[in-house]
Amino acid sequence: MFYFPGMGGKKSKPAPPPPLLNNPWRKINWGRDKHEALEYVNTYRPHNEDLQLRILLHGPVGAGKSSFINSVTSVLRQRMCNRATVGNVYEDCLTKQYKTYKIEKENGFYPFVFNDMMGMKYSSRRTRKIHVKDVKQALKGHVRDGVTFNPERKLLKEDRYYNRAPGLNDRVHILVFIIDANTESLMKQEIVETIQDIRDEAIDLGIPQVSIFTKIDTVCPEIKQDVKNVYSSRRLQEKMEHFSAEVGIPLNGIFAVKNYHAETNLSDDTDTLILSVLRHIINYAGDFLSTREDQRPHRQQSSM
Ligand SMILES: Nc1nc2c(ncn2[C@@H]2O[C@H](COP(=O)(O)OP(=O)(O)O)[C@@H](O)[C@H]2O)c(=O)[nH]1
Ligand SMILES: [Mg+2]
Repeated sequence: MFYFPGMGGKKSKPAPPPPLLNNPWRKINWGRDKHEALEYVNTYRPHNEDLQLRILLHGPVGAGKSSFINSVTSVLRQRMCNRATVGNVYEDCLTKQYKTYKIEKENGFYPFVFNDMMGMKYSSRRTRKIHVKDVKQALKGHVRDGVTFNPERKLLKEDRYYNRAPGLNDRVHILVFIIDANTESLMKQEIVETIQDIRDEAIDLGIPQVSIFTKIDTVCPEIKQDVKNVYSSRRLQEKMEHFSAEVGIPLNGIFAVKNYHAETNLSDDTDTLILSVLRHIINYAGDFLSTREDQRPHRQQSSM
């Protein structure tokens, strides 16, 4: 007598669902979207020429903030660029200084800049609170370039890096949470609380927020093999939905990218994802900026 598992008294486990959905849950036109987004980014101008969009990237050490800045620079310059220092996973942190990154274009610079702030590695509840206060100051434009944040003490008004009278260009126009898609501890309570606290402040200030999942190539072999599987992967979809439910950012404000981190050549599909999120960022930040354009871009000079 042969014994077939599942036919006897014992029930066999149902087969796990296949790793890829039949239809992606978000549509990307891999041929066309890159060119449309590139055109949008290259031609975007704020209404007032003196204005620029400030994009603040926030996320844990090693999430891929510097790599994202390098990836955007590489896509726009159409060659591999490594200006923002990328950390080694074994190093503690490299991005200690608050620094503005501009990207050169033919006759000048793109009208948007990046800053990054690391967080979520706190020795105590107190240091977490200090960090959240520093981020709030940055959102309002009070933080000058070059400051090294002190985890034990928030930036004070007396500090030389404290900008007492920020202009519209000093303020943050969009807040981007950078999340390593493969972090198992993604939803540690302190991370959720930090994001929620920072989001509350951004909401009060009217600043839009989005989130970017990086390192999607490490989530499943299907994406590593072909980045076009990004929005067909069940595992990544689950992670993004879970994150959305935990922190309250709607799913349509959460994007996925693979950064250029090891490769030497650009690829159209990787470019497409990077440009698609950049386009949304510029769009949301630009909307926010235009609602504030009644304010002057720079500190008003005394007319005396
Ligand atoms: N596999 C993979 N590795 C990445 C990706 N983005 C960044 N990394 C790596 O993650 C590490 C930390 O990146 P980094 O940009 O320095 O993170 P930061 O601390 O947030 O600025 C580096 O070793 C990068 O090469 C990605 O999309 N895929
Ligand atoms: Mg960095």
